[in-house]
Amino acid sequence: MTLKPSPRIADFVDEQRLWRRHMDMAAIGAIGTDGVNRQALSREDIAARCMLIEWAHRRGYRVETDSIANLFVVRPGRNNTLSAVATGSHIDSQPSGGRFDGIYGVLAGFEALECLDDAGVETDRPIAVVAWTNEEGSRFAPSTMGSSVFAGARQLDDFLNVTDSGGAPLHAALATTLDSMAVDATYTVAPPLKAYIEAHIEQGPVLEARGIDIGVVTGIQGVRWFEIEITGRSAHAGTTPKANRSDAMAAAIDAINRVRLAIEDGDERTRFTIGRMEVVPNSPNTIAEIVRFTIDLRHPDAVELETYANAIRSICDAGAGPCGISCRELLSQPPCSFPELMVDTVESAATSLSLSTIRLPSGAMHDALFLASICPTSMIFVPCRNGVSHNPAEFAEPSHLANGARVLVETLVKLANNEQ
Ligand code: HGY
Ligand code: MN
Ligand code: MN
Repeated sequence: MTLKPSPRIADFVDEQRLWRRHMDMAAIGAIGTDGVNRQALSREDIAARCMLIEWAHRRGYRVETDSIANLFVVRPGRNNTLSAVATGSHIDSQPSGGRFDGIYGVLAGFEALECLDDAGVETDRPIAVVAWTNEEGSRFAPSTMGSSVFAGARQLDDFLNVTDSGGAPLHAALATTLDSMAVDATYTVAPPLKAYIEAHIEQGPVLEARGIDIGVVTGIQGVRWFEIEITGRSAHAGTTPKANRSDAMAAAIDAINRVRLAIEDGDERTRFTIGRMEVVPNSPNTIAEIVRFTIDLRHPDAVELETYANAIRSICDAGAGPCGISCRELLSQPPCSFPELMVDTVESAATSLSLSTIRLPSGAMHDALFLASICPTSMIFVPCRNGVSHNPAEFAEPSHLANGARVLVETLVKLANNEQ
């Protein structure tokens, strides 16, 4: 008689269910055929949160929130006085985002909980799936607000009066969001956590190009956000003589050129982006009064990142001719390396499932960057088509998403049972 091997927990991951949940979420804030616009604390974000809460209640999970509306779905453990193991990512998207960035980590976590139920597996510790508030920062800057407040790196008060481009304050959007969520209790998931694991699409080309199933993430590069404001004087474009012009746009172009010269020094690792520019009054025949733009600066080396950040500050300190210039730092987070033990745990979970792996650092920022400062953390990457992200064309294969969820559930069980 041949004995059938007993099924592994990961065998209970349901690829179709996971895909369906992605498509259900993608319908909320859908743009065009494939894109998503589900910005933080918007109507769409709230609708997506409510859908997740409904799914969670159907499974009998606890649903909690905190002061910044991080959303926790908790599957109890055998001993709920033990600190939880957490997983998750974000529900919010870029204004012209895709169907997988962020939401995959939340849905892979939820799939892991359902998979444990279906497999009839209990864990010692509770497992929490978290949707961190405002990871993207495209509506309310800066990004990673929810995870940075949870980790104690920032205070909620720092953010309450931030406004979106229409002037709506964060505190109002936050209050609406908190009022809309049917939560069971508040604040039982709080630091310390036993560990945090985040699943995410790679958002880069490495895994697909090499035909690798799983990226075992070793750390995240550092990031700085600046907002530069240049103030001139609005005046008639045709009649104002050169000597009388305080042209904020001319000064902005000049400042940007100086910053680019200082930063674009041939180091391929340096990532420098001006992604947003606002012009007041924004009229073709009026000299610009105000030009406000952002700088997103990234580097894997903390010292080099600091050097570039100092260069930006010095350029602003040098002034902008007849115009005023100010530089506000919105976000400053050094690079992080994930603990070897956590990286090993993810890697061995993937290997035990016969999935191919590669170790790689993350070029994108994630909530895991802040979680890493308060608990052992790592990440699981799955391939995405052509490495495209922050774009409606973003795509990940259902089977790749399921592979990541399999690695995630095996890793969560080990952590929640103290088996590593
Ligand atoms: O900015 C980032 O890297 C992330 O996608 N929010
Ligand atoms: Mn993301
Ligand atoms: Mn993103």
